[in-house]
Amino acid sequence: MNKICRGCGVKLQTESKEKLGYVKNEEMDYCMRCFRLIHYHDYENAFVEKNPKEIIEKVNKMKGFAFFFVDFLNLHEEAISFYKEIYLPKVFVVSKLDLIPKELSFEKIKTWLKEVYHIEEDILFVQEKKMESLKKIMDKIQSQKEKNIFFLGVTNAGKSSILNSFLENNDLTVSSMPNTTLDFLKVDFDDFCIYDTPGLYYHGVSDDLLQKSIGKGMIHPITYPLKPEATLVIEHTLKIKMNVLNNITWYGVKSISLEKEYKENTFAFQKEIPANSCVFVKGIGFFAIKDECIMSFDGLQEENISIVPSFRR
Ligand SMILES: Nc1nc2c(ncn2[C@@H]2O[C@H](COP(=O)(O)OP(=O)(O)OP(=O)(O)O)[C@@H](O)[C@H]2O)c(=O)[nH]1
Ligand SMILES: [Mg+2]
Repeated sequence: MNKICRGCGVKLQTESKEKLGYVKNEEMDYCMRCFRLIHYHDYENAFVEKNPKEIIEKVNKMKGFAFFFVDFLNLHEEAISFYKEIYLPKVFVVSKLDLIPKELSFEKIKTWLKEVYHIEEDILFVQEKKMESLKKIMDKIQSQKEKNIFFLGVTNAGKSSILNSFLENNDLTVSSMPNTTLDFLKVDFDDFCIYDTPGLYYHGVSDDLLQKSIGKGMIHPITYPLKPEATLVIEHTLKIKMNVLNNITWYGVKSISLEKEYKENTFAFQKEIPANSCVFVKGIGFFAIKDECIMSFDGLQEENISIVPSFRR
């Protein structure tokens, strides 16, 4: 059988229900995994980790123009390092702009991306189903000469959702599970084609917490003066503490709970935090920290944290 799934790009097959790409018969256009994700939101056993290196290598061998999507909660070093590894002409796209709090202007975020991460290419801000966003993308496609357009970026950034916004029937499978799209999937337009691609996966915090954070309304910054004896607990699992009285602002979605605790806790690791830093908890949100301090963490791994100069200087 020589056909790929219209939802995720995986090669279709009729031999084994247990393997990816299964369809009951050759007329079907969507694999069983996509069917279950779309109709039942059934994520059980659907996660398939893709190797970001393989995706980057594959696209770097192709010719075309890349839109690189990173959603606002994932503007951490690991996401940016993926971007830097793409050698095609490209633009950086901050997606899910509906999540961005009003106090942070796009100009401020742009300046921050240029100064902190040295992004030299154009930076766009987009949101699914928004005419202005689609126009920005279309204008960019038309202002350059490549016919192969690639939608690349971190997993869950909304690549397939944006591409669906150009289509009539929401053909591509979208979900809050990482690596929903499994392979390169070409969508033809009149004068060019856009490839949806598998998201670049990084090891973030627990999947449960990630599910709670994805697509759940605007981010509401909350500022605390945090005393050294207090522990800040996120969603009953992630714990942080600082060695000095400090002003700390949490940027995360509202559905994630935040509580202060005043009991003795043990912590897994510590980090030195320079004054005016952002501490990203990858995929979940970030803290803006005012004064220099030592921060203790528990309930997550060191690789889940990324420390960069703050937006708010
Ligand atoms: N708030 C908000 N959520 C969005 C937006 N676009 C997509 N989402 C949500 O983000 C999640 C991931 O969307 P996808 O389009 O599947 O993301 P993707 O980049 O294709 O993900 P992979 O295929 O896994 O790499 C879904 O729950 C979407 O509903 C947006 O503009 N705003
Ligand atoms: Mg996708």
